[in-house]
Amino acid sequence: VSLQMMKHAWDNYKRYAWGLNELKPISKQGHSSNLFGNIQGATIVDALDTLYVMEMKEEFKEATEWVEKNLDFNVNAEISVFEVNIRFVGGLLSAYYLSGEEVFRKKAVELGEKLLPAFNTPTGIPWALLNIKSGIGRNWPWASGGSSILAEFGTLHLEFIHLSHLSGNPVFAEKVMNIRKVLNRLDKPEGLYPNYLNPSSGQWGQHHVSIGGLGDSFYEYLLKAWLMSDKTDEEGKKMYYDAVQAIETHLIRKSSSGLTYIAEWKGGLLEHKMGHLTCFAGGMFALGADGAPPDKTGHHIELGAEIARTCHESYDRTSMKLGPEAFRFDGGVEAIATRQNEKYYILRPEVIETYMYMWRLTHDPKYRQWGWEAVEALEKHCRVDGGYSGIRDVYNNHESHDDVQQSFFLSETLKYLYLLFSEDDLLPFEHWVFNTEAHPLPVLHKDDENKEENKK
Ligand code: DMJ
Repeated sequence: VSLQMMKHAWDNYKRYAWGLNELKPISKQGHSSNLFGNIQGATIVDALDTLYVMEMKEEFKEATEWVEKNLDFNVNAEISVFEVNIRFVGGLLSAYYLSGEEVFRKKAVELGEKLLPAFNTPTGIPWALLNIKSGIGRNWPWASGGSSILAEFGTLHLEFIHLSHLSGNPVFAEKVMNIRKVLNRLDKPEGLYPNYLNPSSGQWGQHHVSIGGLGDSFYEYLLKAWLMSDKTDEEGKKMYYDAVQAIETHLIRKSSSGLTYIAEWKGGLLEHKMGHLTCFAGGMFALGADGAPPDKTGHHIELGAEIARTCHESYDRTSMKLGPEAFRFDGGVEAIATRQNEKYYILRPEVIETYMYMWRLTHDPKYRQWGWEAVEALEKHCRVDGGYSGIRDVYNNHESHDDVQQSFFLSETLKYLYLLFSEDDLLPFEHWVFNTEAHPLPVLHKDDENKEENKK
């Protein structure tokens, strides 16, 4: 089924928005988000590996040809370093590792080089925004006193390690290792990482802590850096398990009816709200269970299972059976959005992602059932003639479509659904880690290093 869904999403993108960043499935035209500046083709690059894994050979071929002929980084454009890294660099790297086509390696390294000026700050903590022609960077005007964002500068590690690996140029790895160094020098309030860090002063901005938006994938990349290093990156490992300890103590709570959730922390006060984005953490806790101290392994799996259940409830308690952008545990509600501007669903993957990890790690059939419920809801409410669209209010009985088919729907939501219903030996966890846009990157095995050494 996810293959049919991918075909519908892809065919319509191709028909109405080919070469542009994303598709507007209702108005049947292209959609350009300013996150990518003038770089074009976000949906193509994000979808490459999904097409490959689903064995959509014709489509993979036409996408490859587009990349060869049209993907161009010599543009005068201000881009989001994070978004371009996770979608474009990540997408190209995976396409390279899966297909072995040299063009993807070349383009990934070329783009990586374009991103390097973002690190020209007094601390080496990169800017959020970068003009890739002039090399001038800056931060989001809304981010606490000129700060960079934890989930942005903390989500470069996996891709940059691979860029050094593939190019032979150590500069990429050096840049991301320096980010860790800066973080390890700083005092952390209650052992937690605030979402804002000033790249000039090297000091934290506002003490807001979140495992959802602005924080999320920083934690994910600590764990995955360790896994991707074939469990040799002890620093990444320690940072991850220490952070989870602090998160458990200060952010994880249980509602009165027994639903476990992850709250947000604002200068010591809890906001009892959980974002859809935060739901990825169920999968993360379960994936990290194996590396936890032996007496904690079961506990981390259990934590993953509880987060999965809570996030499933957030879907189940809506009319459309699709989850809201954020849900609350206060004012007498549990796992329900109370503010109008938090009731939308934009085809996000995190809940299905967690089902996929929980399924692989426990084989409890309920995760496939829950995934199936999501498929039915997507088909009923998000599928339109011209592709798939987000929904403005999942508690309403009538769809109001937002008219955007997000590129991560093809790279993540549909890939995780496909994997949820596939055998475990398709992209097995021993050999692959998924970047935060669901692009698989190979584990750099110790033995391979020795083999390389022996070759020389
Ligand atoms: C994606 O770009 C990535 O999953 C990112 O980590 C968070 N936001 C979207 C999906 O919701």
